[in-house]
Order: sequence, then structure tokens, then C-alpha cells
Amino acid sequence: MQETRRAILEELAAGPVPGPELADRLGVSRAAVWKHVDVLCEEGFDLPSTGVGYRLDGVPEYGSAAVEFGLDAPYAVEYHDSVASTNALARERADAGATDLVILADQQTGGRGRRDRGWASPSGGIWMSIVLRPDRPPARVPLLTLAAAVAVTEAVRDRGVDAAIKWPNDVIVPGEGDRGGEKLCGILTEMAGEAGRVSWVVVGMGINANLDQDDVPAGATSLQSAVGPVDRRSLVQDVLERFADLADRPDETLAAWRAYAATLGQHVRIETATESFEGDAVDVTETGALIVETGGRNRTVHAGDCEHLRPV
Ligand code: BT5
Repeated sequence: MQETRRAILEELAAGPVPGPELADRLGVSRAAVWKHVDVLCEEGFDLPSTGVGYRLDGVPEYGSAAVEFGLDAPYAVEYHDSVASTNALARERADAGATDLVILADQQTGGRGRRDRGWASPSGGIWMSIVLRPDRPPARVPLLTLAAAVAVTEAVRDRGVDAAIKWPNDVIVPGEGDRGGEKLCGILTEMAGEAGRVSWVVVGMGINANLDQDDVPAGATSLQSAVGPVDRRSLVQDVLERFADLADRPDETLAAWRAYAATLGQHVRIETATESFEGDAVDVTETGALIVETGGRNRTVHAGDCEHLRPV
């Protein structure tokens, strides 16, 4: 958000302020204050001019300014009603040099999962991708996927949903079903780099928020189904703040991941690009790989699909 506009909102959040005083406090002209207030009103803020000055009566429900206002994380937010894929657009922005940018959409027409699978993304969900330029080797990038899963799990637990994490990238509501529960969120992390250095990372999260059960695929669920409609603005802010807080703290990320993991202690079927096997999921490594005990030895699985068969 433009700096002066952010400052105006911060001043008004503490109570009404007359235009001339706002101008003085921010070191801009009165005309500039009018113009910025106009723009904020166009963005959906309710800023009536009253006898005691401008008053902040309402914040837009959703969108770029709505999420940026009050966000305690270092990201700018670019919002679209509809895009093909927030990850695809985020990759474009990353290639053009962006960082600390969130692409957020109400709807995706070409949402993607891993291995080019489709991702159902109707209006009402939370489809977003974070562009980062972390100073870390590629092997440690999967930790960002785990951090995203922890952030979403904690944010939805705060809203009354009994969520858990399924390795590597799902937040589920545990229960019946061949996947160990119903999928609430999927995460798709993509990166570019060379010679052992990461150039950019895009962490894409798809959260089935305010969607009817009919609008999500079989085996999936939504927050609306679980606890009723949620305030997407505050949920997005909450997820972004938790993610930003964890992104540079691998030990905390792993500890939280283990605490929320539904996969550990399960007899699982693993499918990698080249093979399929069963075993007991015993732990996750510091690079986010799953350790599976099978035939008396431990195997480390860096990428693949995981099906929960039964508790060990
Ligand atoms: C994932 O892949 O779970 C990663 C999904 C990432 C989606 C986000 S949305 C924002 C950003 N922009 C994108 O284009 N993508 C990211 P995977 O583990 O491969 O799971 C994909 C499978 O999940 C599909 O084959 C379906 O079976 C199932 N699926 C599709 N849509 C779903 C939905 N809305 N909810 C739950 N499951 C779904």
C-alpha cells in the first residue's frame, strides 16, 4: 500500500483526525490528504468526514488494501478477482525481480497441484502465492512448504477446525477416507536457481474457505463445511503473519510440524516418481523429507505421494 495512505489509515485507526491536522502530522498538503482519502474510499474503506474529522468506519471485506491494512508481515498484496493460477502469475513476477509479494485471487481458472494435476479453485476459496528470495540452499526450500502447512493448520485451528498435516503438503481434517481425512488445503512450492543458490521461491497455498461441499472434489472439505463461513481477510492475514514468523526458523517449524503431523505413526503407502512401497512413517528430516521404516530399515523420501493406511 502506498506509504501516505498506510499512514493515514494508521492515524485514523486510533480515532478521528481533522484533515488539516492529518496533513500536518504526515507532512503533506491538505489537497494530498483529500486525494489519498478519495483513493482509499475507492478501494472500499469507509472514511466519512465528520465534525471531528475523518473517521475510519469500515475496512473493505477482501482484496489488496483490505489484506495489507493491519498486516504484520513484510508482504505487498496483489489481488485479482480471477486469474489462471496465482502460482503462474507469481512465477512471472519473480522472474521480473519481485520479492515479498503475495498474489491473491478469489478464483482460479487453471489452478495447479503437484505434477501438473488440476486444483479446483472456485470463487470463495483462498488462492494465494508468496514470492520470496530466501538466502538458503535449494535443499532447505521444502522447509518453507512445512512452514506454510504449520501456518495454515494453526490459523484454522484458531477458528475451531481440528486440522492436521499430511506429508508433504496437505492440511486435512482427519477422519474417514483413504487419504486419512479430508483435504482442506494443498501447498505447491516452486523455485528457480542455479549452482546451489536459490534465486526465487513461490509458495502457493490453496485453502478451501467459503466453499459449499458441492464445490470441492470428493475427498476434500472446506472451512464452511467444517465450521461455517470465515472472514477471509483476517484468515489470510493470520496465515501470512504465521508464515513470515516461521520462514527463518527451521527448528520451530519442524517442532510444530511434528506436533500437528497426522502422518507420523501411520502405516503408509508411498508413491514416488519411480516406485511404490509401504512402511511406517517415523519422522521428518530437517530438510522436510519423510523417514519411512520398511523391511527393517529406514528410507528417506524427499518427494512423492503418501497414503495413510492405518495407525502403526
Ligand atoms: C496440491 O497438489 O495439493 C497443491 C495444491 C496447490 C494449490 C494452490 S492454489 C494457489 C496456488 N496456485 C496454483 O495454481 N496452485 C497453488 P497435490 O498434492 O498434487 O494434490 C492435487 C490433488 O488434490 C488433485 O489431483 C485432486 O485430487 C485434489 N484436489 C483438487 N482440487 C482440490 C481442492 N480444491 N481441495 C482439495 N483437493 C483438491
